[in-house]
Amino acid sequence: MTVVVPVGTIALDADGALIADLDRPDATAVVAHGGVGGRGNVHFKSSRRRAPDYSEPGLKGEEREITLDLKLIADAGLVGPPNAGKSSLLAALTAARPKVGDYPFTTLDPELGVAEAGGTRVVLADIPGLIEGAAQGKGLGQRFLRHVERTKALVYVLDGSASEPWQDLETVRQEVTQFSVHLAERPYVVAVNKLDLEPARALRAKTRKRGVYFVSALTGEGLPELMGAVVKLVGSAPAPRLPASAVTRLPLRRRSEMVVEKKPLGFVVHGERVERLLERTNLDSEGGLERFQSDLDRLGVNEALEAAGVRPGDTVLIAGVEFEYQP
Ligand SMILES: Nc1nc2c(ncn2[C@@H]2O[C@H](COP(=O)(O)OP(=O)(O)OP(=O)(O)O)[C@@H](O)[C@H]2O)c(=O)[nH]1
Ligand SMILES: [Mg+2]
Repeated sequence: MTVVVPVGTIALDADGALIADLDRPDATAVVAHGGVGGRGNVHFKSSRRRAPDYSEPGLKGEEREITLDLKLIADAGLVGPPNAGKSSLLAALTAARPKVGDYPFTTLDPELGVAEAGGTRVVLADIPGLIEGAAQGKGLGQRFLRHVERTKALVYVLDGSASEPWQDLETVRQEVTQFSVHLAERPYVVAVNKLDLEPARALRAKTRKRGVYFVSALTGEGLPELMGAVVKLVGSAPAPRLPASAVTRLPLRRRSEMVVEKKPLGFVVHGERVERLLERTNLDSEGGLERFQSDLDRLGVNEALEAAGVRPGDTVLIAGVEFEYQP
């Protein structure tokens, strides 16, 4: 069975280990092995039986619980404290129309937009704001950072009219680091927003920092310079990949040992091989039971039963099916 998922989906096993990273169109991954098909009746043709009515049913496929998680694929992520103007910037730079509000946590869901600068298209991701303690779940927490986990670059957006913009940058950077050191190491630029307001202009007058762009999402001032820098960063940065060590190979089913237990109701045979043998044997067909018997012999089941003290006529249970023991 094939499940079609959006590009950017990752598959995790029950322990949270990464099984597959479907980060491009046409990427495929086997997350659970299907059952082996049974052999058709031609396999049982003999001089005596020219058209045998015996065939094997296929095996059941592997059952596995997996989590599919969608991580947006953007070139650059807008990260910053609430109310800094991240959504306003996305709206000013792209055709996206995210919700903008003069209160924290206006953005509840990440949103993407495509910006054009100098003939280059850059996909920007806008995520909810981060506050101090986000790593401990404060505010909306830092879980939305996973949506910018594989961007090539980050744009830290600050409110230039806030009392301590540089402190805000520190706080946000710390939260990003706690989420992922890899993400914190990603190339970035800083966008100090709300340049139309006096405090931001005053801040610009006394700031001499590289990689810091003063902008106004409201008036558009400084936006071309900011986008020029983002395009450059995205163009030169390598595509980030999830750490390879996190990728686990799909383990094949283990074959467990066979065990015979003597119980009041009879002899119970446990063991994957014998259970699977039963699963793929069509007992109702001509010769089915006969074949099953000789397969049991081959697997050493009869021997194990004898060792456990089975007598002809005793009840034997295999995978919930009752048999009468006949050597
Ligand atoms: N004066 C001025 N106000 C701005 C500017 N950019 C955004 N704002 C205002 O700042 C407030 C917050 O803007 P948003 O874009 O919602 O901020 P955000 O960072 O997305 O906020 P959250 O989604 O809550 O984290 C809104 O009232 C905007 O109108 C700007 O350049 N100048
Ligand atoms: Mg927002």
